[in-house]
Amino acid sequence: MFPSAPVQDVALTRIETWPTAAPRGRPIYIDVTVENQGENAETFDVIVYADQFGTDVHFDIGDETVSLDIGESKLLEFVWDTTGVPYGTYLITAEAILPEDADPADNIKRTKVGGIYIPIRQPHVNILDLLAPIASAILFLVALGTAAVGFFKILMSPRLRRPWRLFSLWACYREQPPIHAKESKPKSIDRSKHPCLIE
Ligand SMILES: [Ca+2]
Repeated sequence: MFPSAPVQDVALTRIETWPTAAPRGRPIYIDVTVENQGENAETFDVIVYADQFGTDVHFDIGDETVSLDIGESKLLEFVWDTTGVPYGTYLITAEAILPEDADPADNIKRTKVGGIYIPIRQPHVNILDLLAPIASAILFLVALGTAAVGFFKILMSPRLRRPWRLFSLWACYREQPPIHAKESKPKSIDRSKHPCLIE
């Protein structure tokens, strides 16, 4: 009876990306753990690639040849440079290439990268650049307030002619009681002191 050949079986036991979503141009780090679960020391390739969901956009991220003794495991580190990568969600796949593998189902492991999105750049704000618009806004508000107070004073002035005089009379009643010409001697009335005089 011939002795049976040793079982060949390698496996990917873990795949993890960091970050799980990134602005385009930022590298995405991919950790893959491989393990030799067979009865033979193995040397094989591990490849990692990315596929965009819903399209045929494909990127080869990297490949590495790894040698493992029986029962040995190893952490492999890959980096995906996302410069120029189209925006979208991607599926990251790691695959151990061992055609003789007795259990090929565990030779592939996948994870989703939530998205490659438009980088958000923090606006560069120079406080000195803000001083001029802030000063202009303050001056504008002061001028507007001064004009409003002046206009209000004009409307409240008892010396206004018709038709605005009604407004001024209202102001006069608040300040002093009106003097009627019939109640006083016309010549004795100083109109400059009694602008609210009703004829
Ligand atoms: Ca396997």
